[in-house]
Amino acid sequence: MASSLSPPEVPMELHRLNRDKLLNSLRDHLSISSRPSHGFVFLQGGEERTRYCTDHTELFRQESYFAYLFGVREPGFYGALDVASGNSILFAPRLPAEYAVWLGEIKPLSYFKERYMVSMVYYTDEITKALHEQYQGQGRKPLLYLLHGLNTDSNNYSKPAEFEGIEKFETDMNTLHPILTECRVLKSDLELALIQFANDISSEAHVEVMRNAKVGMKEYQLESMFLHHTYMFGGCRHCSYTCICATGDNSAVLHYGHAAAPNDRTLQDGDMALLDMGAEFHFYGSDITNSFPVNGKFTRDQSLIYNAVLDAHNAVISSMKPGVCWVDMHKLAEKIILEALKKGSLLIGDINAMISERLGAMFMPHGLGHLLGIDTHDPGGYLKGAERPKEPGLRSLRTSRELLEGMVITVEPGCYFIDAVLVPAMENSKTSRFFNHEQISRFRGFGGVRIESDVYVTSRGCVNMTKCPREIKDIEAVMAGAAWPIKRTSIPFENGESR
Ligand SMILES: [Mn+2]
Repeated sequence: MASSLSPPEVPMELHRLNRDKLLNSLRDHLSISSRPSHGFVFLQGGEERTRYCTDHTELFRQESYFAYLFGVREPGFYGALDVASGNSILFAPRLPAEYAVWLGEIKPLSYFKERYMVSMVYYTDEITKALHEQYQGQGRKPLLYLLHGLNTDSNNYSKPAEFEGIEKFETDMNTLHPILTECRVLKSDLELALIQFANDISSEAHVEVMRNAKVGMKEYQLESMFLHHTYMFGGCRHCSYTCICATGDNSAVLHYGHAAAPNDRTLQDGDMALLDMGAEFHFYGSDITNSFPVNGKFTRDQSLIYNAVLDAHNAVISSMKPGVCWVDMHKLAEKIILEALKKGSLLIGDINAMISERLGAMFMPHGLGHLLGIDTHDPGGYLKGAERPKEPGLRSLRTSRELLEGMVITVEPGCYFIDAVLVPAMENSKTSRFFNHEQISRFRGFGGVRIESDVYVTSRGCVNMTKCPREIKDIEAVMAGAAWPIKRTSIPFENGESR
């Protein structure tokens, strides 16, 4: 195993630009609503956790909004932005001197000021004093804009900052969340460069796994090769999500790889593999799925399903540009898959009739794709007040928005043979007539195919940031040993255009 890639430098400028973007947008909002431009954006960073009642420390990963604004990798921090002056202030935990025995040298405040390019650093026990000193507003109590709002993917709320002395401040819980979330939706060139690197190293790792997958291996050995490659050559200590390494009929289990299904099946001759794995680099992630036959040669049936999904994937990417509605892209993918299944004699009848019965959702029960960034399911998919579609398939979409220049969104159509979905649909009097029951039964146990790329929306179209072989002939060639060089792409690039 070798790699042509190495981890890039991470400019802390990236987070300074994120802070500037938020401040500009917040000031605009305050001025439009005739509110005074003072107070502090105030966030609490993530805290380290231990395993249940023990002292085993779990590996810390920074909270995503805090990571966006400050890039701080250590736990236990707070951060503030002074809306009036634009100053950025970090608050570091005051660690007892004896911790040096376990943690190494206790860093002075000046270290954090320099490393994170902020205006000031204090200890967390100085929050009230420092912010009262900095405050330029009129009121007796300085105003804190706290982060409180719904994550529309998890249905969980972000936790507003808490600290001793917060009663000495006015707090605003409603203003910050939608504004900061919208900042995260549109990526800067420096953010794109990190997402691109996460894509480059993950694409290379996927190719490495494809080449080395063999009948008789365990699924977790595929996961292991991916983790090794992205960490060894990309310095990626975290993945964006738990690896899904599904083979055979497991590939129809959308979130396979969880604790109760730990990627532990043995690869069989004739299986398709569906590998959904993505590394994270300096908080920014990738989310990539490849599907391929474990023995390196597609059968006719495998080609039929694979090409249906690939055609959908390619048609969506060809249509993507600012202004395009994501729900329409989902429907486009469904239609192409249904047409291919009809052509392959699995379905019978009129495509439009199938569409009005939502038959596409029987084969692709998940959404076409989601925003990607510091979180795999990056926030901002549904603007405040936006309603989730209600129809099967469409209601699984993590966004219903129109595309905007600067979004990064995954394109991940799939086609699966899931008994729990297909058996009732074949028995249902409204949908039964569309199925060629004999042909469909041949595909029981086939599992599924998904192809997933991370796509950046430019001013006139889009760029696919994922660099895996997609055409059947390319996959077969790579698995037989052909070269598939992945060159690091130089970004920032001009005008977000050609690369
Ligand atoms: Mn995804």
